[in-house]
Amino acid sequence: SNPIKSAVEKVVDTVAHHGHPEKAEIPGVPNSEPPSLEEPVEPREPLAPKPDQTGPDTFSPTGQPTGAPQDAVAQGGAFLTSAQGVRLPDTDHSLKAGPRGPVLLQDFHLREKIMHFDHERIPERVVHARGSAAHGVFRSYGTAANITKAAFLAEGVETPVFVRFSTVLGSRGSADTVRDTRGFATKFYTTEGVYDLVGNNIPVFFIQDGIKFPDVIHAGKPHPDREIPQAQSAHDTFWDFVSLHTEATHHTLWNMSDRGIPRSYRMMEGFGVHTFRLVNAAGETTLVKFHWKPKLGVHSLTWEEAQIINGVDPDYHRRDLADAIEAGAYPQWELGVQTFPDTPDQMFEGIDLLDPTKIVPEELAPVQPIGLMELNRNPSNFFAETEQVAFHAGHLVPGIDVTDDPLLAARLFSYLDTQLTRLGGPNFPQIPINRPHAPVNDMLRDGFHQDAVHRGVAPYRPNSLDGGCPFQAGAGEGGYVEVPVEVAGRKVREAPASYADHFSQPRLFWRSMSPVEKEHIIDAYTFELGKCYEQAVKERQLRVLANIDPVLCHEVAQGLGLPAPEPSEPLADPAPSPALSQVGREWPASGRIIGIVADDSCDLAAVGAVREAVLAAGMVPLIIAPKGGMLGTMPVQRTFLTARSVEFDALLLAGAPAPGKDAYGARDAKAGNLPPDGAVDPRVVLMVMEMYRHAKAIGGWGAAPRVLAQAGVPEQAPGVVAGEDGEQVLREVVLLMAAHRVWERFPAAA
Ligand code: HDE
Repeated sequence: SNPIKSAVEKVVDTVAHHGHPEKAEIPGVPNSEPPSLEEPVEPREPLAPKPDQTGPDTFSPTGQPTGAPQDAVAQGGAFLTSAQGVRLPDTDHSLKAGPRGPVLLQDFHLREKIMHFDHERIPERVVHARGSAAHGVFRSYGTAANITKAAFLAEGVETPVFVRFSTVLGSRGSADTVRDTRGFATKFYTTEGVYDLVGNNIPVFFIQDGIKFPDVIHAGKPHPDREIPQAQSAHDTFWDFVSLHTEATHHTLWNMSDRGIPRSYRMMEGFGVHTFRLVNAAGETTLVKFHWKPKLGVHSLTWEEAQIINGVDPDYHRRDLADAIEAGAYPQWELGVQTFPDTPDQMFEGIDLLDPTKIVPEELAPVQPIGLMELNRNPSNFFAETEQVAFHAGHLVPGIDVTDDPLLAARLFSYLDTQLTRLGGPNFPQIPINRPHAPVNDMLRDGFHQDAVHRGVAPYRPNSLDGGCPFQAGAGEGGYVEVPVEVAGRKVREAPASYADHFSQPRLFWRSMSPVEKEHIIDAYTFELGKCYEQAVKERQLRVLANIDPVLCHEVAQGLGLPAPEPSEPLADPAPSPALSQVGREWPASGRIIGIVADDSCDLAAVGAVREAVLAAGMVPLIIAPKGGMLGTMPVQRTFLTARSVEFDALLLAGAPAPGKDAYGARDAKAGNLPPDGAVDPRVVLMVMEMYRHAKAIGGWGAAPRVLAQAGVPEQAPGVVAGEDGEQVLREVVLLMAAHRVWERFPAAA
């Protein structure tokens, strides 16, 4: 059966009998009657379309009958066609007057092909341009059902989601592992319409009022004259701004901590940042802050790893997310809320809930889990889905309302506005990835890229010609009704007094860090300010650091070769929040990557057994060998040329070369660059040195001691396991990985 033919027959048939295909039924309402004199008081069907109004909506954008899975096979047909569906005989040669003659203007295929190509790019996002996304599902525990009437938060409800992770500053093609904040934006396709939770991996923001957003972004983006540096904050304009604008101190400190360089999107927390207002069926309200907690724990790269990765694999985070999902290692996050009474002053334990530069420590308000999200499907087309998805802080559903946080207010304007330029007009909600999974019955009409063929003649209210439809839904019919909060006040351009506290919470964060995390923060400030040219900028930022902590200020000043200033205000004495530290807990090692260095002089049966054991433990074994192809029966996934230490969470040095043989193919090194006798391939030596310096577990058997010695790694060092039995070595390495790193190897921890 020919689907196109039968679809056409269906249309002809429908039109002949009913006047219009797919006519919407409104249950319990009599079919159209002539319009009444009075405005209708209950919904009725619109007037039936005239027999000549059949509508063109029978075929999809790729020319398939609607309902066919056409978009999945946009290139599934046998023959090349033009955009108009005309079959084409040749797409390799322009139409010319003779083989050496001029190209003819009448070549409609050439013109269409080049015209479309010329317009393939759309503007990248003004911030968060670099991102990567996945589909998944959110399963609600129902534990929030007493504080919100949102249908998707009722017990057991499953809601499809699409999540986009991003960096903030870099362009679309920039590297993934830069020091930056990460976006964590979730679109819930709920039965009550789309809800977007557009968050970050850092719970505070640089500014307390959205009107400052262009300022902070202009300062962070590359310099306007030469457009450098790309995707980073280590430059004069950024530090110039944040050293003058001290409300940025808290967010900046998080950026300088390990949170600024996540190991993986799968290992980041997410935060809604603002305080939101939930409302239940009884109309009672609760203030909340949203948290996403990754099941794999919160882990970071070291700065040196991050920098090497930016060269070796700039798509590191993108690849990691897609690979994990493809392998079936679906990342999961628990959604949780901190809840606060909706008091008139909107303060909690002295913390202003409307100030987005403040957190509420989890020790004061525990995060209560309300559901689990799992990402289980990669997008099939990056542009159609990841690039065209449009999030909006104002995509809300009944049961979730906003507060008067002045940062949120600007966002409620910005996210709609920005899509007009980026997606070319006001109809972006009709792009497939943005379409709600709930019926849409708006009165918005026309505009660029209008995909819908709206029926009816009366997209206005009140009307009688379309039976009074659409009717307005009150709270009882699932309508979104704003919480009727009292508002009053003088018009002023001012901030509340509590917003003047810029240092107590940075100090809280600093005090909550372990020694090694503090050391990383000191290194990060020293690096970033060391990249600035203007002396005044460095000195001014040291004054800011003095108000966080004297040790931090002193250490950074030393690294810069500058005197450490005294604090300009009394230092607060906040209790540390242990929940903020990433060190000291254990996490599943599943999905982690273990490199296994081997060559054909190794006991390949033993290597194979270890490889199987890695797989059985839910981790990814990658065989690294001198050259590609097979090593015995095992495929070689990396060669000494293509591998770099930063890819691996742990390294195993396999095997025992036969006496008189060099370990790991040093004998294969190119003539003229031959290492001394008994040498280990220098690329393996570098790998081991880096694994050691980055505090990652190293295991080995057989020849391992010789390799370790050449890399200058003491066999007794923490996190180094040298034994005789590969599988036993692996077991010990996996235990080490549960802590993410061998923390005691960092100097600060000694
Ligand atoms: Fe955004 N932000 N933002 N932002 N934001 C955008 O919207 C904006 C803020 C966040 O993957 C833009 O569609 C203003 C806080 C994420 O598509 C734009 C202010 C938080 C993403 C915009 C903020 C975020 C964006 C650019 C200050 C964490 C990426 C493209 C008032 C809670 C979403 C776009 C994606 C993107 C404006 C502050 C998170 C221009 C004006 C705070 C995750 O509309």
